[in-house]
Amino acid sequence: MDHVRLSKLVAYALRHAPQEFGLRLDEEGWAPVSDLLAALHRRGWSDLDVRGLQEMIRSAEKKRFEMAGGKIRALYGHSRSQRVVKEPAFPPEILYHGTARRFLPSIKENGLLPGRRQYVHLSVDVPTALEVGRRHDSRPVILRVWARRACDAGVKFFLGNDRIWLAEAVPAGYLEFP
Ligand code: HQG
Repeated sequence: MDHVRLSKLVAYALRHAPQEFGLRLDEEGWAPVSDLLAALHRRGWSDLDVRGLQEMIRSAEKKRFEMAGGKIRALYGHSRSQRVVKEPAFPPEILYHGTARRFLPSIKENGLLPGRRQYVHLSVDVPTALEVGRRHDSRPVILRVWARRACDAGVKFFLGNDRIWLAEAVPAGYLEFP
């Protein structure tokens, strides 16, 4: 089974276009596994079952999805339109954000903005931030984010997975540029 291809399709369904897959996400982003499987069967994944989905989630290098009680959801990455409600959490003092050199002037001026996603994505360490940043630039820039201070000032933070935090827009005053 091509786990990467399946993961991309499931991410697309659960983060960006549930309606295209006949899915209704609840307010925390959960969809019934049976509905997702039915949609995937219609798209050519006819042999896929719950175990196959579990295997795809488990074998991935990043923890993108979780399954519980017959439901599945994406942990982060959602587009703006399908707002998912998350429980605010208390972040560590410092988080990191890997980005492209070309975005720096705008980030310096406007801070970190969610763009087409619902939240800004922050990393717990530099290696993770580098990996995220390399998706945009071969020589990414790592920003230090004074997360605890921003949180104290009212910016809301949320848990993504073990390496990724989510946040509302982070003003430039809480960012440290190299
Ligand atoms: C940048 C992947 C200009 C921001 C990753 C980033 C992550 C600004 C880009 C997850 C800006 C958005 C998310 C501003 C922010 N002006 N540019 N004011 N504020 N930006 O892909 O954080 O593999 O939407 O720096 O690993 O790169 O899909 O977000 O470069 O965890 O599971 O706008 O997606 O995970 O890019 O990545 P993205 P991201 P998956």
